[in-house]
Amino acid sequence: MSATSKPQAQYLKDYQAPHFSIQHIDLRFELAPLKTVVHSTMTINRVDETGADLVLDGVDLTLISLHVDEQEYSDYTLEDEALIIHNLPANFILKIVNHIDPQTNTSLEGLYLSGGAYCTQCEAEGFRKITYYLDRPDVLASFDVTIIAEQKYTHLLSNGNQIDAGTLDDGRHFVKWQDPFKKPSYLFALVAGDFDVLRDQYTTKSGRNVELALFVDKGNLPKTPHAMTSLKKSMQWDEERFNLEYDLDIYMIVAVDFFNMGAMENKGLNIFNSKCVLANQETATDKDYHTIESIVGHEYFHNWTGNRVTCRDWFQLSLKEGLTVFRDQEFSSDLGSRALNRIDAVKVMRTHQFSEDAGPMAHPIRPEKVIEMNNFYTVTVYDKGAEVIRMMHTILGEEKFQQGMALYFQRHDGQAVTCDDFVAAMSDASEIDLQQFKRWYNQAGTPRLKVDQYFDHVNQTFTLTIEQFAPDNQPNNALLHIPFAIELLDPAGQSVPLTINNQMQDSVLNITEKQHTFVFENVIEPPVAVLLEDFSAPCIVNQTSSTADLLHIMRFARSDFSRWDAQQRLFTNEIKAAISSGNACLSPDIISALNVLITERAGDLALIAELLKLPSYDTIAAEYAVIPVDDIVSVMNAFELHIATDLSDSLIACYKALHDDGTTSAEAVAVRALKQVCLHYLAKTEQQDVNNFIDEAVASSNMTNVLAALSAVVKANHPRCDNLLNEFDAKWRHDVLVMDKWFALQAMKESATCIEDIKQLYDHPSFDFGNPNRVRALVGSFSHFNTTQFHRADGKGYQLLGDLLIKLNDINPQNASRMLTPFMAWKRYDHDRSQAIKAQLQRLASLENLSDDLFEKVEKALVG
Ligand code: B3K
Ligand code: ZN
Repeated sequence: MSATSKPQAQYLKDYQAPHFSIQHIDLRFELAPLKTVVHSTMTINRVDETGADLVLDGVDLTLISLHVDEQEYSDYTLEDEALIIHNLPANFILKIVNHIDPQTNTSLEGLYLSGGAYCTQCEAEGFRKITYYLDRPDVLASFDVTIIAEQKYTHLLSNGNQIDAGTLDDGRHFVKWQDPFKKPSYLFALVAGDFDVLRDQYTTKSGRNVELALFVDKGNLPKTPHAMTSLKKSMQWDEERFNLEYDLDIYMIVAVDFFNMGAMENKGLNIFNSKCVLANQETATDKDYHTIESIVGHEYFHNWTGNRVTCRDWFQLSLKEGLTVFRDQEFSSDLGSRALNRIDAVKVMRTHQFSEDAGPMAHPIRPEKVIEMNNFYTVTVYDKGAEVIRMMHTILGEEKFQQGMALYFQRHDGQAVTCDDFVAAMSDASEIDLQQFKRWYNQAGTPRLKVDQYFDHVNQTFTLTIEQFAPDNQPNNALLHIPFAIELLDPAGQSVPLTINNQMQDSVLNITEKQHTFVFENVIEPPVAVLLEDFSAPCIVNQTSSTADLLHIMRFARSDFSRWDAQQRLFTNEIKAAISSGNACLSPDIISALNVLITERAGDLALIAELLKLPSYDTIAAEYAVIPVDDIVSVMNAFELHIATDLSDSLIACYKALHDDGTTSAEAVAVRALKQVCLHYLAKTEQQDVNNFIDEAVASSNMTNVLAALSAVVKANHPRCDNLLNEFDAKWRHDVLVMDKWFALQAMKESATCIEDIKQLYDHPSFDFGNPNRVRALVGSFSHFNTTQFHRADGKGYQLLGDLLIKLNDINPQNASRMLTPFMAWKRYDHDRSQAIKAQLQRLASLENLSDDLFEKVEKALVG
């Protein structure tokens, strides 16, 4: 923001259809680092009778010439971020030539240089940094793109199919691309570089051959097979589960090192952050493998949910993101463990989304007011958005949900639509009324549910009373339609059939009123109720379950997710009790339940690994209005030590009994996950065997094992920590993605010198403030996971982040804004800490050149 102008907000209620449509755009790029010439020729029509000026978006562009119907045209006004052209006819050809400067573009938005390669990022509003355009998602045009560059850029890529290529007289070469599908500007992409290529092909179920190509930096081919396999699995899964086929002759993925997020679904030419593509067993963990598969799937699934049917305006972002996250979650669950994927998704909701929804950035999944759109690619729009789709899936069932999807595509293929259009298709196809359900789209905050239970011995009935409450920060929210799934367990752990008025009931109860009472019949003995089974709605359930009930659920619930959920509740209750009593002692019943898990190892080992983990700091913090930082940390440390000490023999026996065959099979991944948890605890003990385990793990050629050992020694503050980290640095300095793991480990050291160490690491040859991966690995890990050092009483942790944000404000405002998030909850800390964070926010607020990205969040944090 400039000192004089306050950034302007946009409101959903002010949406107006564009006055012009752009039928076609022909783009010609002459690439050069400091001065790229962009020639744009657009076929434009008026679509109303208002006689309005044509207002094109443009940011950081140098206008060279403007022609209307081949005539030089001067009836325009050039503003800071707009080109306003007056007195235009009904139909015309507009030719614009402008210059841009990719080399100094460090925002990683528009056209920029990543390493030696040119690449683009246009979503949400980056196309306006390339040329003057109606840069909004409801303007759909066909694109022809010619790229001219020096020969050293061996690959010149854009959307669609290649239709021409050749060499110019001056020695440069060119390639021309044509995208047969009309698209909004945010899906435009261009890449030029010298890459290695992994090529493959896929035959769709209707027999079309699709060429697949994965472009990576030279030398990285050995790290590409997993992403390619993931792509083919995604294509097949979308055909089988959603009946959706790919529609172009070629699908390209390019991996680049400098990228603000995970990846981007540009039509036919996805651009990926290299960390979401490159993997082999030596350099990537099992978790990295899973993330890559899910992001490759996510971007592929956007081809239908996002590209073929896109958003009318950016307020509708969840139309494509919530739906596509739901689809990628289902993909991962169909291919892998449904329970583990559900656990991962719910962790994101409870740790990040609930806190966003309770804080100053709270917004509905369809926001109503936005200053900087990039600030709304949030866990709310994405993950709560996916939960909203999941609830519709729960209410409709798979068959009707798929009928709704089919109707949605039948009605809207090739259009830019709203979330209402999506819900209408679901409702019309299923004949289920979703009017009340739609409130999930415009109400922020996490609803609370109060559940009362009563068992009547005489009548053998069990009564559940469920009452819904608006979130504390959104007291005026209207009643929601909440699908509330339950299971009743008898004392032997068997599921009790649900009967009301002699009718068998579905396990999903529809809560639509303020309060509902359900009387279940033929319940012979007092049951234990599993509430909100599988997290059937993004709500907080207030319940006072006894330790015995939770242990019962943990043993017997049919849903593995709910077993884990009960275990988390058990730990949370114990931690809270220890904080209030000052006596950090875990109940013997829990210790023995953990012991049974470790010694019996019944069922999925990866699930057992999850059951053994304490909840995250954020999960516990969410339980408090004012977060008792020091107490949480000290009780959690004490509990971990207690588990490690009491169960060390079992942990050692378990570790020794587990055999890792070194493959990527689900079984091997599960073995490594369980070994990792064992080692995490054992590193806190003085057991003799631990050194051998560490030696064995760090010598492994499997990064999951290596990192398991390193993270265990870092978190245990083990005497071997520094030596092991130094050896790792020496071994991996040539590989920036592996070094990110090392930066993250450095940032998580609880040592008092951590902050000074981080400042020194800014000078490490692998570190680069301009690369979001590096910044997040080092400072993001510090602010999110190093609770004791980030929240130091002397405020130095906050100062470190504040200094970084000031620097990033100039380099990359989008990344700065993302990194700011830990400051948003400042009011939830004790007086000294909250004042210290506030002071950092005020420092930012006083910056003369504060970006819109930071302005929006800082203002919300400070002013509300
Ligand atoms: N649609 C992109 C995200 C764009 C973010 C812009 N700041 C990736 C995705 O969600 O698939
Ligand atoms: Zn997406």
